[in-house]
Amino acid sequence: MPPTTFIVLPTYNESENIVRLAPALFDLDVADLQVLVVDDNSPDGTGQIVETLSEQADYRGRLHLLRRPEKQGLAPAYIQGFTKALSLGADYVIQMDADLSHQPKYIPRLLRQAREYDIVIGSRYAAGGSVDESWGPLRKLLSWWANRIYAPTILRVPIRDATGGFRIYRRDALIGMDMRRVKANGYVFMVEMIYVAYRLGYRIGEIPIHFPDRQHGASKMSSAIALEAALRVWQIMLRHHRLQPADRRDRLQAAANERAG
Ligand SMILES: Nc1nc2c(ncn2[C@@H]2O[C@H](COP(=O)(O)OP(=O)(O)OP(=O)(O)O)[C@@H](O)[C@H]2O)c(=O)[nH]1
Ligand SMILES: [Mg+2]
Repeated sequence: MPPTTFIVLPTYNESENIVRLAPALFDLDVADLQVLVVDDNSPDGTGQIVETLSEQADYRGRLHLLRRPEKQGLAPAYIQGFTKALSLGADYVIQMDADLSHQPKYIPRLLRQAREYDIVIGSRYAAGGSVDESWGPLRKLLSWWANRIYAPTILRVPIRDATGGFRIYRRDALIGMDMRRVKANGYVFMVEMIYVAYRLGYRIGEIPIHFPDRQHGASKMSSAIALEAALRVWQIMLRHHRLQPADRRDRLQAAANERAG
């Protein structure tokens, strides 16, 4: 049997994007691909659109919707989505934005690399990666500095795009990381996940991606949110710097807990 790959897509007002992204994902040549949308009751009806699509013959049994009652942030949406994907039997879990900045064409490469690594990041700052041409010099510099200098210096990680949110995790790594350890609520969630994985000794790879800006819908990001995330990198370092590979969560223990409810 081929491995099962789950793509987890958090959405908040992504109706224009999801109708483009869903068909593009199912057009990929990837065996047993499942898509799980985690929608926070988007006022623009994203959840309703996904539900309607999931009843169509092309998507039935492959497109799933997790509805949350209100906008509760990206991190809890991902954690709930990852947990659900694991419980539905995912061998690989892909984390991806639904705004088309993360392009489906990279997914086969992420999957190929995941044979050698526990986690692979679609990286804007690996050699060959790039960001949207429209970014001004200051925005480019800030993002580059945050990812290539600031975060790796504080955390001492050899990762070029620790804030990048386009990733694949192997099942065992996601279980071993134990998402109950991850406390971040906002965008620094990406950094916390990768830091926990690194401290636990998981093999982390990066493949270069081009990152175009969203063409439809509105960003939920602001400079205040980015600044808060930057400061919280220190908190994450203090929270997890003592973790080591022996602290990986045991797979059998995890399964036993799940059975016990
Ligand atoms: N379920 C859920 N999804 C969210 C929430 N906030 C953001 N998202 C989704 O997370 C993804 C990334 O959000 P964006 O607003 O694009 O943020 P970003 O990609 O960091 O910022 P941009 O560079 O402006 O695109 C998108 O698919 C959003 O719809 C939330 O509170 N709940
Ligand atoms: Mg985006």
